[in-house]
Amino acid sequence: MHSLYQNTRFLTGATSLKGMPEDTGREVAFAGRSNAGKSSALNRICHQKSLARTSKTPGRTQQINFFQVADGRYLVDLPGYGFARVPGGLQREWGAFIGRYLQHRRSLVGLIVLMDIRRPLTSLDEQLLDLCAQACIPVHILLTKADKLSRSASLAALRELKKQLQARGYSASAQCFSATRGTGLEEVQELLDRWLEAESA
Ligand SMILES: Nc1nc2c(ncn2[C@@H]2O[C@H](COP(=O)(O)OP(=O)(O)OP(=O)(O)O)[C@@H](O)[C@H]2O)c(=O)[nH]1
Ligand SMILES: [Mg+2]
Repeated sequence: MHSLYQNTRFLTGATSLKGMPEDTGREVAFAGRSNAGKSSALNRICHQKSLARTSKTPGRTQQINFFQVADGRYLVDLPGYGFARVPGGLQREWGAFIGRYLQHRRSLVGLIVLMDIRRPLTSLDEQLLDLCAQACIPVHILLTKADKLSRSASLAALRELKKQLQARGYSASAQCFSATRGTGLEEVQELLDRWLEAESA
């Protein structure tokens, strides 16, 4: 049993860089399109039902929520992108904010980017990957809601994503994930252990 994340607790919510907790320790942030399953993934990883609020209404997570895994170890739930009416480009504010966060947050050791397995690597996702590359932040992609596809279709989607990442010069790693079934849970937890330099209990 991988219990390191079980005691994770909500620390604070911020709406700006200034409102964030002190920039010390190590943190991993979860980003992705609105409704991609960021909050659900966090809850599953932490073995808690309602640590992060999930919703059928896109755009539920409006603030940057910090969760403390252990002393100086944090997981961060970022607001989703792609639900506002603003056409083209990352919504300007979100893009400007995330750009600053990626560039300046010293505690940030890696980004988990979530994409619905049925609709991966949209142009907004690519803009996020570009920002991460510019800021030299490592990226791991979760193809979420893998329970919506058969196992073979999921693996085919993962292969196709990896091919596209390589063709476009992105160095991100990727895996399938399902918050409902727990598919891929250990794989992402092991990666988080490494990024956070945390010891599993
Ligand atoms: N079938 C299935 N549904 C999922 C999974 N993960 C999330 N969902 C559903 O997808 C919807 C959105 O999930 P959230 O976790 O709230 O998504 P989010 O990315 O945090 O959304 P925002 O906070 O609005 O950006 C909810 O209805 C979830 O129940 C999954 O692994 N499988
Ligand atoms: Mg959310």
